[in-house]
Amino acid sequence: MAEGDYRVADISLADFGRREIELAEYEMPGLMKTVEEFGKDKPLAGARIAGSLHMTIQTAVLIETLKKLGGDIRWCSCNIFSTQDHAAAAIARDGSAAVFAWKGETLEEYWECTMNAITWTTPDEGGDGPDMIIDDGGDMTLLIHEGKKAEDLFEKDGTVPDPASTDNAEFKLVLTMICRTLKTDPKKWNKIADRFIGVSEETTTGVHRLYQMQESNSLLFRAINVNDSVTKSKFDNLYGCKHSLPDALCRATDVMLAGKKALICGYGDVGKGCAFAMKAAGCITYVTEIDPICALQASMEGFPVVKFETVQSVVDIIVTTTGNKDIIRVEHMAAMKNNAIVSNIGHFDNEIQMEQLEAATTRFNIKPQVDKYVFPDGHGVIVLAEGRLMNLGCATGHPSFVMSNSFTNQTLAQIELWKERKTEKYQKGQVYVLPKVLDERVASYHLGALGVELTELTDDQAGYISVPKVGPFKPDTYRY
Ligand code: NAD
Ligand code: 3DD
Repeated sequence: MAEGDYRVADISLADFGRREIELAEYEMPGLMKTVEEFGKDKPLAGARIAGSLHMTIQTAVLIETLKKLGGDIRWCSCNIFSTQDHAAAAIARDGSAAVFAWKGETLEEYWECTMNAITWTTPDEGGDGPDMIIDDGGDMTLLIHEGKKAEDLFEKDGTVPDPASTDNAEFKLVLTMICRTLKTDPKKWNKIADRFIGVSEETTTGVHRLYQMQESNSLLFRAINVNDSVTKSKFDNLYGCKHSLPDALCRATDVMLAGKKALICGYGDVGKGCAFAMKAAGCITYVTEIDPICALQASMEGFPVVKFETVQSVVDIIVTTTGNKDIIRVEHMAAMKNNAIVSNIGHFDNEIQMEQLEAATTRFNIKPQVDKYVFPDGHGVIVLAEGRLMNLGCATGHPSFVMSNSFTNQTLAQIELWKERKTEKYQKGQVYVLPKVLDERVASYHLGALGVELTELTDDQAGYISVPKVGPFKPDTYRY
């Protein structure tokens, strides 16, 4: 393991990573145009930015975009299996960021990487923490909030967090780390909270956690919800998963898709992309849903909407996409066909009851991130990436072009937060979405690469539909 102000799997992979980063830049016009437009002004100069987001080749281009805009960057991944080691190696060797990430981290190593990414080695007048973070799922946001909570309680009555107070393996690790910082720097997290400008959150589940904190008045800082930029969730979540789901299924199992029965749990943005992909591959594709509107959408697209139990014994491939928990329970898996492929593409690993499955079966490893869990009766299910998001665990996630949309939104969000850090535009404790004019700008950055010819409104037409000739072209209530 290479050491230094970074920790990666194999620094000798840096040349390979650099070559793929150069290919990716060509496919990420939004980030390239953002550097063209803002690079000379260095709008992120002076900003310490920590990121907790899958350390892939595409994320490497995001990191180097933020650095070209003046940012001082530290990074970790937001998933133990999603790092592409050659991407991390290139970022580390070329000094683009202090990166702490490798594919196959243990949970303990994951949280240590997060701690390293959020802790500068050269404290300034504000301490050793970041000014802003880019989060994907909310783990870095959680760490700051739990750390400050523990410090305040310790100062109030000497209470120290008790890792034994939770059964959640990850939260035990978080509390254990905070117990350590209480000894080494009992004001670490308060200093971060004091200096902190805000977070830009990448994904649906992370945004859900932010709104929960906003509602309970416990959100310490400003937040921009990047996920609900139209050019993020209606592209990354939908078309990204449409591309990377079959990619991961094929890399992991090489199973013949055509003719098989697929079940997609959830028909939101991710579920839609997944269902479209399975249908396109020739699968008989079923959907489960709780929401009558999404269920109606699925039906109108020709997908039978069923209860899990109705098809559990006949489906060949199951994909959870709900952002919810306990979608596939151990009794479902016990009733499945032998060698049914069970997978999750949602952010966290609680969509499939992995602990219960492990307790009820014997695990046989097929290859990294592909395991067969065999029940006492001899039949078994093939689970991908130990129930973690399989498109990044078993493949390389979404391609560069669609991630360029997401990450251009991230870059614009970071610029906004830093530019407005001394104004009242964004209030602490509140979650915001970028304005439509920026959303439309992100889309426009990507049209040239696809040979799009955009029609221009005449003045008369603009007046007739009551929109500015140059946009925004839709009201905020418009659903794309
Ligand atoms: P979404 O809210 O648009 O869709 C989730 C859908 O699941 C909703 O329609 C909801 O009604 C449905 N649902 C909830 N509980 C259910 C249940 N018990 N049974 C059936 N359906 C249920 O969210 P999204 O944007 O599609 O994201 C889904 C998840 O995927 C989130 O965790 C998100 O963070 C993650 N995500 C992953 C990737 C990736 O590359 N792996 C990319 C984007 C988002
Ligand atoms: N995600 C999918 N593919 C990715 C890639 N190639 N690099 C980085 C992150 C990637 C996850 C995103 O879709 C994230 O925006 C999410 O989970 O919503």
